[in-house]
Amino acid sequence: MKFDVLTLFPEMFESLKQSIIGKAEEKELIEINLINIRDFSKNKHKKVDDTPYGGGAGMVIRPDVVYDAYKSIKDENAKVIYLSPQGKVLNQKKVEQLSKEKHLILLCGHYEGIDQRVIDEIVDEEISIGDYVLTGGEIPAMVLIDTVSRYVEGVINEESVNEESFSQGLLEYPQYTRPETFNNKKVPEILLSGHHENINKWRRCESLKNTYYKRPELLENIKLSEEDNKNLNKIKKM
Ligand code: 4G4
Repeated sequence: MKFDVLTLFPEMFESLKQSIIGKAEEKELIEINLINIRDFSKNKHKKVDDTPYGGGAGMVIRPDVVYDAYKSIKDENAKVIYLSPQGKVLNQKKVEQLSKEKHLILLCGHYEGIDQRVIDEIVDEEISIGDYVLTGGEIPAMVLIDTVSRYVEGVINEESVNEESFSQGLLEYPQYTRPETFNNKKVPEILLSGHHENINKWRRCESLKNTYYKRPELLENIKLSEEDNKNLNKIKKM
């Protein structure tokens, strides 16, 4: 998977050199290319923005500079994503879809945003990471790179992708490790039993419980087994 990022602040992406994403890049499982939009300014002061037509506060990024930065990439098959508060809100299903692409171009806006004409010209999809406003699209682009990269073969343990939160539509069950007693609290007995079938059943019930209490709206959009529904009804009566 290749990510090209069009940004005015390439230094912000340094954090992706850490941990799992950094390792994935070293192993060449993913490639992250940072393109500084400012490099494409034709202005002697490297200016990329200007005041909005029609008046109003702040500055708008010029369409020509963004277009020239985009044209430097040269791949008609790449999907261009604009990270903006006006986009469809990202979820795990969308992440999984995007992970099937070979090449994503991520466009990061700043100030009051980017001139609409170049958005209309080059953007395939507008995505938001949630209903709040940030100073720039860089953090959303990093969120997208992180979450999509997890689906690239070899980046993380395959089992964790399938078992985890959301992939089955439910929240995760709680995890425990040593010590067996912490501040007078014991690890749930069942986890020490070595009885894997019962452990799996217990974990499934804990997932249902977590989802019912913390994010009940998630239960509306998924089909549960007969067994799950029986257990969920018990939880509701508790
Ligand atoms: C595009 C238009 C994304 C980009 C306007 C970007 C929140 C998100 C930006 C802006 C962003 C999100 C400056 C408002 C950059 N804020 N929720 N800001 N603004 O994904």
